[in-house]
Amino acid sequence: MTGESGCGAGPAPDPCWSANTLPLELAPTEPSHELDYAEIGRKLFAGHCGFEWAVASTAQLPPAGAPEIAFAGRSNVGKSSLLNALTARKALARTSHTPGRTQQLVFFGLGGSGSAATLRLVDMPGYGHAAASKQMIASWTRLCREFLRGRAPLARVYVLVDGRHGLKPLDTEILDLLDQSAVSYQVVLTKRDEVKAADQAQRIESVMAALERRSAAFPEVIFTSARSGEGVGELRAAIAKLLLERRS
Ligand SMILES: Nc1nc2c(ncn2[C@@H]2O[C@H](COP(=O)(O)OP(=O)(O)OP(=O)(O)O)[C@@H](O)[C@H]2O)c(=O)[nH]1
Ligand SMILES: [Mg+2]
Repeated sequence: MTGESGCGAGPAPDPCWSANTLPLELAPTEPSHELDYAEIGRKLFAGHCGFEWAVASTAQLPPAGAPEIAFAGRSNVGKSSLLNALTARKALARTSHTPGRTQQLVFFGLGGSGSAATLRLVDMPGYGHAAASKQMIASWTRLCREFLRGRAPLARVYVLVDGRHGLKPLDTEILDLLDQSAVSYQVVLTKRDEVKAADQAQRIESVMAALERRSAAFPEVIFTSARSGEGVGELRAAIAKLLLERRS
């Protein structure tokens, strides 16, 4: 999947996704309307979005509430930037040229604050960056592992992989953890603006091939750029679909 279009096309809606199972603000105006996930996703991310919590240990996690999606990946891969692009906010999540900017699990509420949120977005610390002390790396790794393994509202992890390089050993480590923990995840390639158009399809194909035998992997890869906005609408649509499937 590389384009922005086509997310709304598809079979007739499943009867359990009737208008009354959709969040009110996202429901299509006509009940017989085919679900247009691109449009639902656009509306979902155009709504309220605000910072809720930042935690440095799993003992401080907020109580379970709305479904959560987490953005994981190597340090500097573009997690915080993609979160800002999804929500069309310039500085909701802090970004930096220096790896290790995000040092806690940072929760954002979408669609309302606190218990009124439709969805929570979780920005995770990056793994594997060389400049931090061993002690810091160990504490972030423990935080991420405990969160990914044991968080009940966690609906899916979006594992960001640098689209310029494809999967590297550090990436496959996190995929292994998610497969072992049976946590549903989808790979999202980043920095598409820096990859030649001619190479993009091949990069997606090689990642898809590597995911084939992975039990918890969602079998589609989205290629995004926080800088150009390519693929961001497609990711919003995928998240909207996930949310609606979970609610039905
Ligand atoms: N060209 C390009 N650069 C990007 C893109 N997304 C992020 N970057 C750059 O990559 C660097 C890291 O971005 P962040 O969003 O802070 O990355 P992160 O994964 O949150 O990093 P940590 O919090 O350190 O783990 C910054 O210099 C961004 O400007 C993109 O789509 N295209
Ligand atoms: Mg970050």
